[in-house]
Amino acid sequence: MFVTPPYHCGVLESAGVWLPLPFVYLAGAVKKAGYEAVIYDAMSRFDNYEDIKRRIEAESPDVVCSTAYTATVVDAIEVLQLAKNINPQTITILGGIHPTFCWDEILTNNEDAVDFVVRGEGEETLPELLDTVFAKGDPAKVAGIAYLDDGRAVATPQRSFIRDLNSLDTAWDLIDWPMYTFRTKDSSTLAVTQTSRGCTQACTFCSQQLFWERKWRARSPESFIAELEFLRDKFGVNVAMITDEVPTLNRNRWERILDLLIERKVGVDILMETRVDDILRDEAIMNKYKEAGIAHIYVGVESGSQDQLDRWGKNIKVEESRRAIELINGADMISETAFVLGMPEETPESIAKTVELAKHYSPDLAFFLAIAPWPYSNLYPEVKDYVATKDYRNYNLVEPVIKPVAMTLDELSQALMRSFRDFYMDKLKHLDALSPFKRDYMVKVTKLLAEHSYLKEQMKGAGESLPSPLTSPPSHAII
Ligand code: B12
Repeated sequence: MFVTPPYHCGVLESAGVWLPLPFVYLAGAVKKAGYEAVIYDAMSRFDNYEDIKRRIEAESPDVVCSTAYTATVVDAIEVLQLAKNINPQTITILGGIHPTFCWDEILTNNEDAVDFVVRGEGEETLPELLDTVFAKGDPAKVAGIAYLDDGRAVATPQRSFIRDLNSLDTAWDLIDWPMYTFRTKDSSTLAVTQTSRGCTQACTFCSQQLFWERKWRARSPESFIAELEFLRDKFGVNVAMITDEVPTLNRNRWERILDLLIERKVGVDILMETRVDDILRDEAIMNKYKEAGIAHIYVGVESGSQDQLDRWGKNIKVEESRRAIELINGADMISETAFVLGMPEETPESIAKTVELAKHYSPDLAFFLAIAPWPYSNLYPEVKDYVATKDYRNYNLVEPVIKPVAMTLDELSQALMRSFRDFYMDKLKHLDALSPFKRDYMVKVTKLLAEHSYLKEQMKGAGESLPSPLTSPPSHAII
């Protein structure tokens, strides 16, 4: 039984209901190996621990698996603890980014809750681990896991990456499709998909290049398009988020995907993220993006200060970000970006400057995020003396975790809220200049943000409000 942690921080969930892709792949892998699987998306259902308890009791699974990044790890462990409380014989397994790096801390502090941590990609490791456990074999022989051996956390050698991503099995049939919608599109069915894995960059605040060891592997364009058509025909999918860190990395492959989307009239709206430099590279084919159905692109701008970008190892130039947003806007696609604020040297003045810059760049959607120092990131040693809380639930890019020297955490929170308000106030003034497609989208998104997101509550607390009808963060990329 695969269970998502019931964690919420009110950002992306205001824009849509997102299915758990890791479980589609993992359930596909264990089913292929002969096991039965159930996916229970407690997060998207907004179920509480009572609901989760009832559902686990009803399924009575032999094995409960959960997944975690840093913000969700506390709840993921809580789910596994609950499964153990219901039946101590249940085998519990945790995977995902955070456990991949913090397995020692997790196993040592939660010996009653977590039997095994799977490190890295799970499709080969999980079936092998299950086979070993049920055959009462030696887990030390399974590459890519960690567990307690005589009370001491031990890790087995790392597993190499899966060679052929086209060969992976998927369990799309286990998804409860009617739940998953993208709220800015009427009658939508939203899929979460993947065309490649990895990132070759070295941004110090990010976890993804560490997780994928700066390597990048991709599915063939044909396999991705066939999957999209299958999801459309079988489950009525008409919006799909591409979860890839950089789907565009290989220009030929990406253009082939766009060509196939156009030739085959796939007709699915696509939400994606990519790098600023790839957008600049693709200037000549921006219209192809639009024609292929790319509706919404998030680009990671992160900062308007070249010094800061260089310190983070971001490998782009400030002026390039502005141009990339201009190109996305020029092709009538929704442009979105985020500015990462709250480093130790942040001041109210530097935040105000960033907001002015954001207005100047003019993305349709901008997010002003509080930097979260993942404890395993390359950035961590540099900022660790400024870390104000070790409660991982706050590591969600919304709540400040680092305390700037010249600001309190409250002041930083309020400054972030003011940034949103100022940016969207300005947007509102220029709504008439947008195309009908964008205007409609922006009105819906703004309404979602104002009514459903964390911004609503936080702004109320700070005596602020979002200008209506302004909006929400749609794709996930977003962060
Ligand atoms: C889709 C997505 C979401 C969806 C999640 C839907 C869901 N239930 O899965 C939504 C929109 C809800 C979401 C929300 C958030 N997200 Co998010 N999200 C992503 C995104 C884009 C893709 C994740 C994905 O599906 N990848 C594809 C799968 C196949 O890969 P995978 O998850 O790594 O899984 C593989 C392995 O890790 C392993 N594995 C994973 N779990 C398990 C479990 C077991 C048992 C095993 C054996 C193996 C295993 O095997 C899998 C297959 O190989 C990533 C960025 C990215 N490119 O990965 C960010 C990302 C995971 N999100 C992130 C963040 C910060 C958040 C939020 C906290 C942020 C926010 N402010 O909104 C929220 C919190 C959730 C909430 N409810 O409020 C960060 C996490 C950073 C970190 N290191 O902690 C990421 C990495 C974005 C980033 N670049 O920083 N997110």
